[in-house]
Amino acid sequence: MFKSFVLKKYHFVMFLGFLCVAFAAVLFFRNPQILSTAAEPATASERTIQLVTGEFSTKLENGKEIEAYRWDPGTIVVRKGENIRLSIYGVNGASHPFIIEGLNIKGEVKKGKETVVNFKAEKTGTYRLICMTHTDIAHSGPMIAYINVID
Ligand SMILES: [Cu+2]
Repeated sequence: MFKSFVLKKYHFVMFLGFLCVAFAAVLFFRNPQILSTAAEPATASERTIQLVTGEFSTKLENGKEIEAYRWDPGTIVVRKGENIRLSIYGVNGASHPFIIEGLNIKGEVKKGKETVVNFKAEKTGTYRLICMTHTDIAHSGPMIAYINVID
């Protein structure tokens, strides 16, 4: 009697395990990308990377409010020679005039508007996307994103 109960419980657990594996397999084979976290292949003629402008804000114990504007995500990785279409959507902050160091790019992101910048980096390294308004802590920054160009 006891032995048959253990057997049934074991079978039930095995059945649940089988269901999990079967479910994962269905997800994987129906759409292989769903489990992939890798970036899109560099062979695509142009790759779009999307950023938004964000804001951190909080109140100190003395009641003073502090804030920092951010590019989000703050770090992106691209390949050398890859055609990149950088789309930046302005969410927080009225205006963010910016430069991208080393790529000779200037622009401005405004609230509620999308700013698109196309570039191709020919050298590996880290390029900074710098907001010229929110440059440091004293100016509600630093609002800097890092573009890592790899081989
Ligand atoms: Cu800014």
